[in-house]
Amino acid sequence: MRTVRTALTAGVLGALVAGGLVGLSGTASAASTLGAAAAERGRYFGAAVAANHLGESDYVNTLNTEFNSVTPENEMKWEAVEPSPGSFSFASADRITNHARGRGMRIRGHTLVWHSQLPGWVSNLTGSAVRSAMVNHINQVMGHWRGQIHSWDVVNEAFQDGGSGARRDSVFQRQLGNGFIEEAFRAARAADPNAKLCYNDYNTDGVNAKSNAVFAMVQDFRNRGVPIDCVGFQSHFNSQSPVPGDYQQNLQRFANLGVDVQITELDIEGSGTTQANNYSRVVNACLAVSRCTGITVWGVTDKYSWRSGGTPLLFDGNYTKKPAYNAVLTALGGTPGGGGGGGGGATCTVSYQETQRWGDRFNGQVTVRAGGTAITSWVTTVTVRSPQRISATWNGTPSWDTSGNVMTMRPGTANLAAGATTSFGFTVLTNGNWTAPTLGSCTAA
Ligand code: G2I
Repeated sequence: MRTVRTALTAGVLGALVAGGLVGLSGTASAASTLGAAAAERGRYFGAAVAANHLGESDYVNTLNTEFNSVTPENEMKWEAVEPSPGSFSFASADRITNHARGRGMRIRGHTLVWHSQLPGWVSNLTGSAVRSAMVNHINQVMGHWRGQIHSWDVVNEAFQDGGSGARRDSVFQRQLGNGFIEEAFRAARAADPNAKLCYNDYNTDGVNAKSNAVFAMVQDFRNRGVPIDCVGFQSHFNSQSPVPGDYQQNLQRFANLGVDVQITELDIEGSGTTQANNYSRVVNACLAVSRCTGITVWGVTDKYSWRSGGTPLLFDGNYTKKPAYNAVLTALGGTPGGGGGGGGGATCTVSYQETQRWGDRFNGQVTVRAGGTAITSWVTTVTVRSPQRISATWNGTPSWDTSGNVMTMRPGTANLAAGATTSFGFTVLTNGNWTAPTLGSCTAA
């Protein structure tokens, strides 16, 4: 078992924590969450999130504790954000992006141009009206979240299944021809120059006719300077569609074209050791490819999975960690059990929630959770953005840095059993800035 990380790793970790990227336990031992362990390997670990579950505390706690990237599962799709021409509704996706930003989580955008979950009005367009609608959609949707999305699935599932490697039929393909993908990527680059632009598909995870066709397209885009930065491999696996033997090799050949690769919708049906071993293979393949920048699982808990009958995720319906969870964490170099690597040291994690809002202020609540062993004290920080000011606190003893922006919070008394939680609260006077506070790491004794 690993005990103490190298100074370099500790430095990188410190920078990530200071930047609010990851919520970590406060010891110098091996990471005990998926996000923290992935961050130590220079990668993100995300989950698909549905806005309508954000009121469920176990869902939110699992999300906040374990993941450092989110993908809205349905909320950014065309039918959700532009149900009628030129009329955009971002509220439900915003619930997810605001949650993520408040926690320093990264956000994947899914998806701009797709034949499915496409409103009827788009399917009925003809000729250049399809182009106008597509470009306007890309501009408006990417513009709404400009600067906030690390990677966008610009085009999703544009190739047919089966042996032909042909394009899939869609209104875009029929009306605009093969060039529609290139047009979408060019529009996307202009709409948010900082986002990585991905092509995303399924059954392209191994070397086969479909992935060969995508490979040829990406190679052609790279040769001609069409903007593309990444390829997403959905990675929905089950007994009919197992993890391919050449998974890593396939990721690597795309990476060799000069694009990042990402595992974007991972789920693997099954249970127990078999499922765990399959998850390990996927994580190890990503870690072996330096341009594999992150992994997203397609949901937090089995009970809300699109394939819930196949129990394909890392947490069961009660949010209990499955063997697959331990396999993923171990493959990432973390230590299952939450106890750290140094002989069961005390650890804690923190999560943030806004609890109330008025015209000029909001209340925030931080939940402190003990790790795998009982703790007798903890300390964490809350940073607000000037000109915000914290005007009141409760259930803790605060102290302040000289800027007044960083509040260090300690408990009056703290005896928390392993896994138990407590919380403290505070009021933020916004002075016009509604940015959510950033949490530092939690250190326990
Ligand atoms: O099908 C799995 C995924 C394949 N790759 C693209 C992903 O976008 C896709 O996600 C799934 C969602 O996980 C499902 O939640 O996409 C499905 C639709 O193509 C989503 O299912 C739909 C249901 O079919 C609708 O009845 C429902 O109204 O979810 C909708 C929103 O809950």
